[in-house]
Amino acid sequence: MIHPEQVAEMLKKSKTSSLLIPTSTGSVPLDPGPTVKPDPAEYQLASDDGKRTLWVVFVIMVVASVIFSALSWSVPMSRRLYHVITTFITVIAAISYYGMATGHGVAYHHVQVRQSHSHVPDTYSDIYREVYWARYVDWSLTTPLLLLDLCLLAGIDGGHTIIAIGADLIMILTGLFAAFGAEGTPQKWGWYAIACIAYLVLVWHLAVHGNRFATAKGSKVSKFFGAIATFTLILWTAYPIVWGVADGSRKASVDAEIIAYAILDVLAKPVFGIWLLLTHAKLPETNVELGGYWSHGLGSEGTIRVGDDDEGA
Ligand code: RET
Repeated sequence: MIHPEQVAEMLKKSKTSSLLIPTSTGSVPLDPGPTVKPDPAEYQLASDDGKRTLWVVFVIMVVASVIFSALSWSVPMSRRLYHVITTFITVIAAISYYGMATGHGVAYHHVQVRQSHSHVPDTYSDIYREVYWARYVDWSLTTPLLLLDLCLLAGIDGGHTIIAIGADLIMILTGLFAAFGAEGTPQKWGWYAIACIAYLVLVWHLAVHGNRFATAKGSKVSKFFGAIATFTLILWTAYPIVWGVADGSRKASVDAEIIAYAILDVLAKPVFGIWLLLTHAKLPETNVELGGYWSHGLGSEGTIRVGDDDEGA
């Protein structure tokens, strides 16, 4: 496969451009009329600053995962649900950042931008921009887990929790389609609009039902849920804004995009996680008591007794 950078190199080396229009083939020198040379292909790639940022966030996610695991050892297995969920969030983020920092999980999105001229036909210039699709894989796994943390905290019922998580998955998937969507047609921004509608469904469930259920758990839980859910909603709302100026309209450079998402990801995962786990430790009302298989495995009550098979036969 030819890498877009190789194509750029080849174009730079070629002395004559076959892209000059219009052209003349006759032997008598004729006035070729106005010519226009399309802009050379543009490559929007991460520089060393961007790559360094990816490595820094990878390290932060690893350290956060170690801290969250260590915190989980300080409580019995029956009260480790938040710890397990929150640790998986940072572990998945660490894996995704490792992929992006080492050059995996990135693809080139090719866009043709049309330029109109007054006396000659339109020309097109090519833009190749790096799209870090590993982010979307990360988000499709970690945002449902972040939502699960919040739903458990508020004590939201299973039905509304599943609707919020379903809307979240639609948002991430259609956001990925938007990132690779074609321009000049409604496709790209259509996907973006669907993702935004899904986001509003998610926000509605978290804000309205979350508040109702958290209030029923008492003033301390309600206050804490109000604070951490507001923090989450403000942060999450910044993601589609960054997307709009980065992947969406390409006004922000790839480095600026990496740095903006890095700040948001650190706040949305390690900072959110430590806040949740430390406050949860002081608020017994937020406990999700899990006995049985979760804490004790298939013990004497859960194991198949001799003769069970015979009964079914
Ligand atoms: C996209 C683009 C399409 C429109 C919308 C988006 C929202 C993304 C969100 C992502 C949250 C990510 C988090 C990551 C944590 O590390 C897909 C950017 C609405 C809300 C919290």
